[in-house]
Amino acid sequence: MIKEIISKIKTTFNNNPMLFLFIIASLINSILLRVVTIKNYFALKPIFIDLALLLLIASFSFLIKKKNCNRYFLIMSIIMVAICIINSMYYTYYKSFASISLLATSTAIVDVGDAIVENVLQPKDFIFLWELIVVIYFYRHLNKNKTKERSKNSKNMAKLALSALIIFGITALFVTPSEWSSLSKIWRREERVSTFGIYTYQVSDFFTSLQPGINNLFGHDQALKNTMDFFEEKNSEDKQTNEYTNIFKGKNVIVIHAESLQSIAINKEFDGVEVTPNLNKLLKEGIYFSNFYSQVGVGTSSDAEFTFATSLMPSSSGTVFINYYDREYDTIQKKFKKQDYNVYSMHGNKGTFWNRDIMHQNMGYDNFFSEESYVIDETIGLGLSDKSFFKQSISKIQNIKEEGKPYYITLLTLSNHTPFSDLSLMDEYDTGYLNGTLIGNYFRSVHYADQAIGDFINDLDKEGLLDNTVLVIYGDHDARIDYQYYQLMYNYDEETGMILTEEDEGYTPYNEYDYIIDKKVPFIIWTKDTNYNTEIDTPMGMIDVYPTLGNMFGLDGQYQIGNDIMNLDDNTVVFTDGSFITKKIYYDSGQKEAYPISGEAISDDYITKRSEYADTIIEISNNIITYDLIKEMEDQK
Ligand code: GP9
Ligand code: MN
Repeated sequence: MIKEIISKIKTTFNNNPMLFLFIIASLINSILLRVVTIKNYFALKPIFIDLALLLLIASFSFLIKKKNCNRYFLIMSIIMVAICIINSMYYTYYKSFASISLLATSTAIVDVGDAIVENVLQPKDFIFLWELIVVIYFYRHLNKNKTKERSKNSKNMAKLALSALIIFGITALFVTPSEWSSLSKIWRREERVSTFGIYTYQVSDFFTSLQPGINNLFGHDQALKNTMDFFEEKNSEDKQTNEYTNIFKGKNVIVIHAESLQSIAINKEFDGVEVTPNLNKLLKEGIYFSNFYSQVGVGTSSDAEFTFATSLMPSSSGTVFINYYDREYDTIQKKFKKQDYNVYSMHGNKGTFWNRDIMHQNMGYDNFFSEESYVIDETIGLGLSDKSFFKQSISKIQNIKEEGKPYYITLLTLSNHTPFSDLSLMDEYDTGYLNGTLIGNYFRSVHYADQAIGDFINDLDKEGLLDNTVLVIYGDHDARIDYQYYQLMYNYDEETGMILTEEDEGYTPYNEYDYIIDKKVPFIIWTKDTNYNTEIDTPMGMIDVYPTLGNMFGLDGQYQIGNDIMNLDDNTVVFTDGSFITKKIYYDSGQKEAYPISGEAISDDYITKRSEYADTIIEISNNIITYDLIKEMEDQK
């Protein structure tokens, strides 16, 4: 019996070598892809589901004329390899998987091209090419020798398709309801890959990416109802006041959106020299939110701006600044405008970058001073250096002040952008054994960014621009430095020149979850005249900024998903893939794993409730963004 099966397989292989090669090589690559990304080595479900999909794809070959059949498998192999390479690279940069819905966003990624080449393209991305080498070899060999090619045969096709169906059906029995639901939740990308495999993910992504368009036709009414119900419940309680209510009402605001400023640099020193002496002083004197996370998706900088301004989660398909720039949003800028402020933004990069010139107008800025408004006399990385940018911004702020109204100004910095390799204009900064490494360069670059902010504050002070003014500083997102560099930082043994491992004495425990928790960014509120000396360590997300500042400045937002952090003892900070962090745990939605933070025991119910909340707020944000619901809800008032 076994002999029979083996000989049958052998004959089928001899008749269809390309078919076999395609299936086996593509399957091995899909496993490799998971190994180099989410490190899920032994999962069987994705193997079987990918196998079923590959069999289905292979079955179509029986519809093709025999002379074109090998070419079909060659083309399919190229597509499969491309999927693996793109996703492998994409994962390095975004810790997520690529999506068709994000194609428009990739134009912005092209603009940070250097960062991609230096940081993202890694040797692991090339391992998938072996499939092409083997397939091309066979393709040429088979064509040359005119070996038997199997004929067009609908019976064979049916057989293959049926086996695909059976494999899929049996595996489907083991897929849990939550895993099924991830198929329709576009943001749960990691979970989909770890359950269904990369190829099936990519196919399902195609359909979920079409969904907003289809939903636009069908799902609108339900989305509107859910969203209205959500806010009705959220806004039903009386607005809570606290000791911060209206403390800054009427004061000027200067917001510094600090590129890639991550909290690992805060209060850190090398050989007695602080990385961020200026920021350390500000956070000591001001109100410092020390457990603050940015909640960006693929829109990185622009998502940070969006969530800061609107208290909504970023879009799960595409990027608001690029794909949904024409919707109406309730923004902090508009609320200041309503209080008769002048509202401006400034940035040393091109105005078109991230579609800012259009989106800043939409958000309510009166004017956006971008590259064209500055003399590009000194460049670092992507453009004008932070020091020159801040220097030149002083006179602009003076002019705005002279208009006689209170003002709200956002300044977006640029120099501290990955890959942190354009250091020639930055002072030497000795990071010891980290010198010259990516993370060492990062600290040197942050040291520069900190100096630029320090100089800026001195200049503001000299010009009297700190009087009656509140300074707000936030890191826009983490520095996107790989895990291995953190191991280097925490576990380098100077004597041996090696990185300690768990088995070694003196090893500082540090795992992938500690790494995620380390991605927090600073958020600081500071004024010249009052010493607040306050640290708030409640977990906080970018989504909570608008309600928190809103309370301090007396703004009334109606469509905020976040909360005034001053009213909370604990919080659920949701990330764009549905993972979340509280005082007690970090929950990874992809791995379905809770990582303890406080050490307290937690129940399944604790996780389920918060996980549902995470999905709800992502969904409500997506509803608002996709269907332009703010406008509608305002009209209905
Ligand atoms: C460029 C800057 C960088 O103007 O905001 O964007 P990022 O690559 O961080 O999203
Ligand atoms: Mn950024």
